[in-house]
Amino acid sequence: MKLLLINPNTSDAMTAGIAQSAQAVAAAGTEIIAVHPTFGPLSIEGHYDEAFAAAGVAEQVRLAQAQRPEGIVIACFGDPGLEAAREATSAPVLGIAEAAFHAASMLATGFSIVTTMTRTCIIAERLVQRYGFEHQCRGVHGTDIAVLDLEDGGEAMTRQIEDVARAALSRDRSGAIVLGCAGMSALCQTLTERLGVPVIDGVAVAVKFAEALAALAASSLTSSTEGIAALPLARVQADAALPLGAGVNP
Ligand code: 5HY
Repeated sequence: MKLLLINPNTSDAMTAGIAQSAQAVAAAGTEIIAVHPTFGPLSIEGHYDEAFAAAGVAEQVRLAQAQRPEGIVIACFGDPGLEAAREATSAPVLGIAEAAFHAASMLATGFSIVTTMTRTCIIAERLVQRYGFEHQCRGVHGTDIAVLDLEDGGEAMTRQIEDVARAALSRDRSGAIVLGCAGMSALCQTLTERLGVPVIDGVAVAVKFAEALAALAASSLTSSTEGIAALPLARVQADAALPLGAGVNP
């Protein structure tokens, strides 16, 4: 299958790292097309950043249409632009947060989220509510590690995340940890070994879920085009000629 992997921030290094994590779990027949928007923030650490990121996701979904991806993964823990992307394509679109919550709820009776800056905890908390996981998510914890610092974090940073996760497991009485940033993807194996519980990386989970849904699509299970997931109105398509990008990082 052809999988479009969108890093909604504009960091080339982070896009490459996310693509590497996706490739490590992808099936032999899965082609990963890793992209990021032509405009927007280098990292997404709040609602203002997410506003640009959502538009960037919509841009990349439209630009990739000619390649007809059979699955799309939005690789940012805020799942920016997820609903818009679902309106614009019949391919399954997965956000790494939503995918991680589903996987965690299948692996443990309760899970805790460990994310980057504490200021972004509210974003994860609202996603937990929006996706209906209030009963399974026992807590959201910030490490106050900036997103871009994850790129070359080293042992001290890994240990900082491990310590927050260990405290969360104890305080929340959780059985699993969800990594609250696509940039933590490369740490999943190490943290799993050190913590002794399932540590869920939304990038890996979303890739495998997308493969499963694409395989099922062959048996006619496709995304719905009814209700709010209806394809954009003709006028929106007409707007598609609007100039995109050429913005500057805020
Ligand atoms: C992410 N930001 O996964 C989120 C994580 C966060 O640039 N990629 C980002 O802190 O919300």
